[in-house]
Formats: sequence, structure tokens, C-alpha cells
Amino acid sequence: MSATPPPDAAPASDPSADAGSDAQPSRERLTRRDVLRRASIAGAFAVGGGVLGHELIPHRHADAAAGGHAGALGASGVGGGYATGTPPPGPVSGAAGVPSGLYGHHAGPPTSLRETDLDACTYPPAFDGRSPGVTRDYDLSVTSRQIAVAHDTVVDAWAYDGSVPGPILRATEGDRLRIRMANLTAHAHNVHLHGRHDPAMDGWEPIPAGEEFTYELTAAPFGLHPYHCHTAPITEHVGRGLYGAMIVDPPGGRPPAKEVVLILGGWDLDGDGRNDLVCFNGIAGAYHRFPITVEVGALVRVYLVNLLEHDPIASFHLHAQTFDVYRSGTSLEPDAHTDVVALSQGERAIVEFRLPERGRYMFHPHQSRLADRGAMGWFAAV
Ligand SMILES: [Cu+2]
Repeated sequence: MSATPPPDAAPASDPSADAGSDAQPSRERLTRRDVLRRASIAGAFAVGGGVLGHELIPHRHADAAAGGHAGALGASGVGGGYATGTPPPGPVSGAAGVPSGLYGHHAGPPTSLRETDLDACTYPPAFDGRSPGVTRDYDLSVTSRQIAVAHDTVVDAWAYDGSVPGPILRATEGDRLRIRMANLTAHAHNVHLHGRHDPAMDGWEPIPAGEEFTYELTAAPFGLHPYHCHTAPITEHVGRGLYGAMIVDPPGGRPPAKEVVLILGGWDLDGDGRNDLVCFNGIAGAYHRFPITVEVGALVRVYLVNLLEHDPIASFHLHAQTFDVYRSGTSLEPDAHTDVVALSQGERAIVEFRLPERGRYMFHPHQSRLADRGAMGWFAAV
């Protein structure tokens, strides 16, 4: 994999890129308001809106369904106002849009990232209420493409249907799935789904370059199941972007909620077997720049999937609120109520919560090394 400059340093254009390191001599003298301002609590919106369209390759088409990103948030002007009691202070960190890092955040998104670019992998298609047993067709053809995954950082990725993560598959338990994969690259690949199915459709057999295969299976059990390439070396094939999530709803669906998918993945830019970037939905710091907007008091359901290679364990931690955990989503009764859920490689969970107060609620893996490398974001309750 090739890559442009090392991503785990903040961009050179960011004058406040010291924080998060040990270079914080003046932190104790800052008031809480100063700290929030320095951290671009509101500035992220202004920065995000002010640097669009300059460079690199759009991550993905912006015509996703159910949006609900920071556009509304920015328009409502709530950026720093409700968090600090002051008007939004505007950008504080230069054109890169990377905040000061006081909250442990070294890797920012590409300046070209638009607030709707991640909608297709953030907001799942709605539960459509069709009777169980229908047939659903998906195309997970594999291509090679370059993707801007962080500031000044472009990777040579492999992508299912052009995106990393791949498309969110959604079916009701008992539905038939037909998943076509045309391998449009020069390497063998495949599609291996988790869950329960005919072993002949398990997807471990490589599909050679230039060939295609259609997997046919029944969606089961209800829950949240990853899919990923299972061609050796798997670490490289997953690490270069061949992964995604499948939501299998129970018949009748789950209670109405604001639904969000967050897939943890990594990018090893220099081939040393370590993740230089750790991202929710493929792009470092995307939800830091563009917080995920939710309605105060509304039920929020997050489909979490850990598809990190190299790092054996990760977690999801939500600040200022606790949540119900449904491990693998395979039960309608929560397994735990907590504010941190650990996820080993391939593990996933559905978490549900309500945010009772207007404000920003940070989320990230509790492994600081992972959060530092771009896996940090916010829910903004408005
Ligand atoms: Cu592959």
C-alpha cells in the first residue's frame, strides 16, 4: 500500500497540533471555557464547512439516504453555544480542520470531506417491514481505488461496491440474500459473512481475478453480522478495506430509533503490521469534524462492529451517558448496561441509549492509542 505523509502526526498547517502530546505546559491555566474553545467544540463545524472541495478523491457518493449530520447542527448554531455558553468561536486550527487535540485526537479527516460523504455508511437503510422470506439482491463487487482517509493521506484500497466500509446489508431474519461479487481487481478475493448459513456459501474460497460468484443464503439469526474478505493474507485484505456490516432484523423489527452504524477499521500505511490510522467508517476523525446529530431524548441505536486488524481488542466508550448492550444483536434483552463495551476482532454489539440533555457526547475506543489515531467522534444532542 502506498501512502502520502505519515498520518499520525497532525498536519504541518495546524499550529495547535501539540496537544495530546506532552507539550501542554499551559493547560492548567486555561479555564474550562478556554479549553472548550481551544478544542474547537464549535469550530469544527465552521472548519468543516469552510474547506470543502479542494482536493483529493471523494470518499463516496453523497446521495445517501437518511441523513441527519451536522448540517442541521451548524444551521441551528448550537455548536459551542450550548456547550460553553458562548457563541461559536470559529475555527481555531487552520485549514486542516484538525482540532487542537486536547481531547486526544491526532488524526483529522481530509480537508475535502463533506458532511454528507459518510452518510451511506453511517445511516443504515430503514427496516422496510417486508414480510420475512423475500429475496434481497446486493452487489459487493470488488474494485481497487484510492481513498483519502485522513488529512494529506490517500491509500490504495480494495472496496466492496466502491466504498470502505462496504455497503450496509439489511434483511429480516429468514430473507433470502443473493450477493453478487464480481472481482474487478488483479487479486483473488471473496465475501465471507458471519452468522448462520450453508457452509457451501461461507465465502472462504477465493474468487480469482476477473471472475464472479453469487452467494445465496438465508439471513440468520437476527443480529448484527460482519462480512469481510477471507482471502489470504486476510490481514491485508481486511486491512485494505474489504469489510462491512449486515443487519438482520427480527421479524417485525426493533423499536423505532435513530440508527447509526459505526465500524471500526484501521489503515496500516507503512506495512509494519500496526494501524497508523484507526477510523470509524473508514475516515479518521470524520465524526469529530461532523458530529452525529440526534434528537434530545430520542432512542439511539448504534450498530458497532470491530473489524480492526493488528489490534487484538478495541472498545466503544460513550461519555456522559450509559447504554444497553446487545452482544451481536442476537437477543432482544440487553446483556449489560454500561458505558464501555469491549470488542475483540470480529466482535460486534448493538448499543442503545437516549441523550437527555442538549450537548456533545464524546465517543471513542477506550484504548487511547486507537482513539488518538482517528477513532474519536461526537454525538450532538439537539
Ligand atoms: Cu480480498
